Amino acid sequence: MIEIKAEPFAFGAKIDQIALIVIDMQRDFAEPGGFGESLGNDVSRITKIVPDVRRLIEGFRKAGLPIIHTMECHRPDLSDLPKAKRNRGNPLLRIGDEGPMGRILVAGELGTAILPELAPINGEIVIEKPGKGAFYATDLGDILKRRGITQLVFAGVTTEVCVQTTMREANDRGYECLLAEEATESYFPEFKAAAIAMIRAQGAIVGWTAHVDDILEAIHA
Ligand code: C5J
Repeated sequence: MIEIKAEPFAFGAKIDQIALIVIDMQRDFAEPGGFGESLGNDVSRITKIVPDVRRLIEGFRKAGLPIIHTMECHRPDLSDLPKAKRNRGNPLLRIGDEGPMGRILVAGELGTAILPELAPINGEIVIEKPGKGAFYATDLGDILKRRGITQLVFAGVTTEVCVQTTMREANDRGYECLLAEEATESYFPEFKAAAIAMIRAQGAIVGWTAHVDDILEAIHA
C-alpha cells in the first residue's frame, strides 16, 4: 500500500488494483462549435486543464498502470438517446444535430472525439457511454472486475456532472475513488469547488481528492 497525500485524509493506494479514468475529454465539451458551447458555456475553462490531464495520463503510462477513457456519445440512429435528454434545455444545437464538427455527441463524429493531446493509445480502454455516469449502459463494471481493479483515480469533465455522477456510481459499487483536483474542470468554478467539497465531506463520503503532483509522486515511488 502506498499513501497518497489527499483530503480528507491520506488515500491508501493499492498499486496492483488502481486505474486512471479520464472522463469525456472530448472536443464537443472543449472546443468552439461543440455541445458545451452550444449550451452557452465558456469552453476555454476546459482546455486549460489539458496539460494536467496529460501529465496524469503520462504518469500512469510510465508506471504501466491501466487507463480508461470515456466518451459521452450516442448511436447514429439516436436509439440510445432518451427524448428527455435530447429535449432538455435550450441549446443552439441539440444532440444529434449537425454542427461545425459533425453531429453533436454522435459516435464517430469529429466533435465527439477525445482531444488529440489526450487520445487513447493501443491497449487503453475506451468506454462510449450514453449517460452522464460511465457505469450506466456500458461494460465498465465487467471490465474493472475482470482486471481486479478496485480503486479509481478520476480526471476529466465536467466535475459536477459526468465526473461526479461516475464517482458516485463507482462509490456505490464499492470502488475507492480519488479525484485529481487540477485535472478536472467545470464551466462553473463554484460548481467545481462545491463538487470537490461534497465528495470529500463527512470522511470521504463519495471519495478523496488530491493534487496531481502528489498522485504522480506516489505512483512513481
Ligand atoms: C455534460 C459531461 N456536462 N461530460 N457532460 O453534459 O459532464
